[in-house]
Amino acid sequence: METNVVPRGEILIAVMGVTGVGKSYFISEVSGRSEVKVSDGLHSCTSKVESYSFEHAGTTVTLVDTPGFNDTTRTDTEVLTEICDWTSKTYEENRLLSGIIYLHRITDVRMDGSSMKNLRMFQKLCGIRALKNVFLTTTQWSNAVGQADGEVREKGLCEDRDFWGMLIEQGATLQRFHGTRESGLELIDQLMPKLPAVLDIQDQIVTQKRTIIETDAGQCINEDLIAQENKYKEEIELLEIERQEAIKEKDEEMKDLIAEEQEKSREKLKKVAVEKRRLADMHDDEVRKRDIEMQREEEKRKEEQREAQEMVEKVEAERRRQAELYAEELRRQQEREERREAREERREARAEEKRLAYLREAGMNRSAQLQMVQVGGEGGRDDGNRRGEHGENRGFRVQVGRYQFTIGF
Ligand SMILES: Nc1nc2c(ncn2[C@@H]2O[C@H](COP(=O)(O)OP(=O)(O)OP(=O)(O)O)[C@@H](O)[C@H]2O)c(=O)[nH]1
Ligand SMILES: [Mg+2]
Repeated sequence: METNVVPRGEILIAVMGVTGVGKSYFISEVSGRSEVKVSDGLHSCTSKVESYSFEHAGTTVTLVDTPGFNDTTRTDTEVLTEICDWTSKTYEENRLLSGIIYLHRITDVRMDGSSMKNLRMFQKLCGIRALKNVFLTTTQWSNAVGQADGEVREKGLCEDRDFWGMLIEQGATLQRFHGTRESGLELIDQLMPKLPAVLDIQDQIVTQKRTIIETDAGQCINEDLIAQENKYKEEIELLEIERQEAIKEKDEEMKDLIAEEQEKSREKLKKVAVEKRRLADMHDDEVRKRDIEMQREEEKRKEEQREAQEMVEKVEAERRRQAELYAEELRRQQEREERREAREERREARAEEKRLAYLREAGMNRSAQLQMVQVGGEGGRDDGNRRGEHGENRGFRVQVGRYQFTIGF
């Protein structure tokens, strides 16, 4: 997954590699920040993920110092937890890495066990998709036996698919850091335009909600612990066979020496068991938290569903209410209309009744039904000797039964 959601103006770059490789040195040189703690070269120094920002080319560059996996004071589980916490937090804040500088001492004659383990962990944390943002960077060139030797080692690193070969094939870039600010800034300048990338560990923890042991990096530590456990158990068994032989041969000195070795292996086995227990406890704890969170989310989802349902019902009830109001208004209108018609009919009936009564009265007086209708102009009978406004003759229209007569003046 690729996104460019890093807040504008900030470029985030992580510096990784085995302990003592020079991660803090790089950050201190490039950022110019004096508070960056550089080790004395004997003991692991950086135990926490720390960010250091500085302004460069109009942008805030944040370099992230990380502890290595072969830390002399912290277990791999502790280091991984520390890295997971930081990567998850920044991912949730939409602060994605524009680059990852993975340092390797060119002075190292060969890739030892801890370098290999570190590289393996790095690959698991990073994932293939973020490799185009990775700079595999050789360092401490000034301490190399000779430039030519350094170049041979660098070539070896790049050609061996177990070292950097595969990573370069999949998009990572080979770089050199010459120990100066300018050299470091050259790397930063190349990383700045890159589209920020999501690391596998961020996707697995935040999006997929895996526990640390369920991530690829966590699995790597777990497999490593199982391999160590088997190795120490085997060692103890072999030493036991040798100890029994020493007893048979009554070689007291050898027996004690072997017992001492056995004790050392037992101690190592105990440490591995403690580490495995810690990883398992952490997993149980995370599963518990994840279950609670999922339960909360489920409750929230149900609550939202209930609210949505309530809203639908409210809208439906309102729609029904409006329909009823409309029907009621129609009914009232109809009633009003009916009442108006009834009133009209009654009025007509009364008028008819009056007319009939009048006719009846007139009939009684004249033995005929007479109706006198004034025609022409206003003014009534008093003005009968004048012409109407429209020029028609004026007078009376007399109705006798079915017959009508007009009497003009
Ligand atoms: N001359 C020179 N010395 C370096 C360089 N990089 C690291 N060193 C020395 O190597 C030692 C270890 O460097 P650090 O930067 O503390 O190493 P680190 O990777 O941060 O180690 P941890 O914090 O323990 O993981 C220090 O004494 C540095 O001065 C370099 O490029 N040139
Ligand atoms: Mg450091």
